[in-house]
Amino acid sequence: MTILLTGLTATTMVGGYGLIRDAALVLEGRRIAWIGPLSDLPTGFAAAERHDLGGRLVTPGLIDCHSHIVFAGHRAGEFEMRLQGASYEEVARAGGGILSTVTATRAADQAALTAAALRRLDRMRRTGTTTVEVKSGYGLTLADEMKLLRAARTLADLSPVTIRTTHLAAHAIPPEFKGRADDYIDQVAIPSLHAAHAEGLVDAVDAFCEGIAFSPAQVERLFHAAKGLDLPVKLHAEQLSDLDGAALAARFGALSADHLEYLSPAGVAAMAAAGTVAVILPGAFYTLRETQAPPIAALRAAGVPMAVATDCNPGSSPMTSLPLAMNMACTLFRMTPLEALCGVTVHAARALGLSDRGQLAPGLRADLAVWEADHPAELSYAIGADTLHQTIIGGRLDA
Ligand code: DI6
Ligand code: FE
Repeated sequence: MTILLTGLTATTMVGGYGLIRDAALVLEGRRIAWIGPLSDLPTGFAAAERHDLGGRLVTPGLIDCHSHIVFAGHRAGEFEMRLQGASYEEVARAGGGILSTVTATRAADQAALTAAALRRLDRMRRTGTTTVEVKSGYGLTLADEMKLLRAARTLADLSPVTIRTTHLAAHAIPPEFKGRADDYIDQVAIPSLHAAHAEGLVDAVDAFCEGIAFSPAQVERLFHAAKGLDLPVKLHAEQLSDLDGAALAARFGALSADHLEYLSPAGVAAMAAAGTVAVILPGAFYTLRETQAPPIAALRAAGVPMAVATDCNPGSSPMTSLPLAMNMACTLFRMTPLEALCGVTVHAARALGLSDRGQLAPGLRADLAVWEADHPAELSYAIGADTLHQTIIGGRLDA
């Protein structure tokens, strides 16, 4: 099936925005076959089924490279506690926080978790997202982590959005392992990684390296297990304090280090040398009323690719919209609108190890977002404006 799209401004993301006014796009099956000015369209494609997009703006489908959408319940009560002055760490130490979501998630069955995650995924798609990374991390037993990863994989049968799954059993220390984080790594995190990998449920391995979670030495043991299975790693690093997590991730050739508010100059240099993507998560910064911004200027100067993601989760970032994350990245962190769009397309693809998407070019997946906009900077400039017209996923106009 060949489809010819006309009446559009293409934002190819090749060499910057790579704008092409009066563009044509030819889709063959799931791939882009040709893109360029309509006036240059090869005559062989002129007979294809033609759709006029009314002069709208087309970008690559957006890629959310960091989310935790498989969970039960919500944490609006904790939100109110924090508004009255309690910190995220205080709530966590009092047994709330991540662990309250763990209790609710353990009690939910796989079908209920899938249904709840699907509602979040549909909201993501309505703001232009066509690929989503989904982490486990609210089960924290072998069986419950498997349940979350199976629920995440099932989403791919129910939605055209591409799902990439990340094992995040090392997200928090459950009550039954209180004070025994090393035992948790040995008895749950590593065994659940082996079991989930054997079932084909794992695309990457992540951990939360933080005072309230796992130490660098514990993360390192998990990463050795990941490398033994030939799985790429990523890390929640330097979100609340500097434990040199990003440098640890870089030593393991990590795809990404994420959050990074407390990243040091040495961490920036280590990421640059390893080619590790910095995943910027302004939703968590905003929700936690954090005051220390990630070192954007230093990352930029060092040439570290920066991605932007929602971190969609019930505690620190109950947000599904990537355009809103882009707006926050610009306004809160002074990223440029071009950097923000690179962050949800070409650099987000790299943070997931995906080389078949994130730009508009022949041979790449035909994942597109069509916007009621004239210029791509409008996507960052608008605040929660929902300017999406439609998505086209894997060449399907009805997706
Ligand atoms: N950092 C975060 O911001 C989320 N996880 C993490 O490691 C928060 C998850 C939660 O509060 O439920
Ligand atoms: Fe996260």
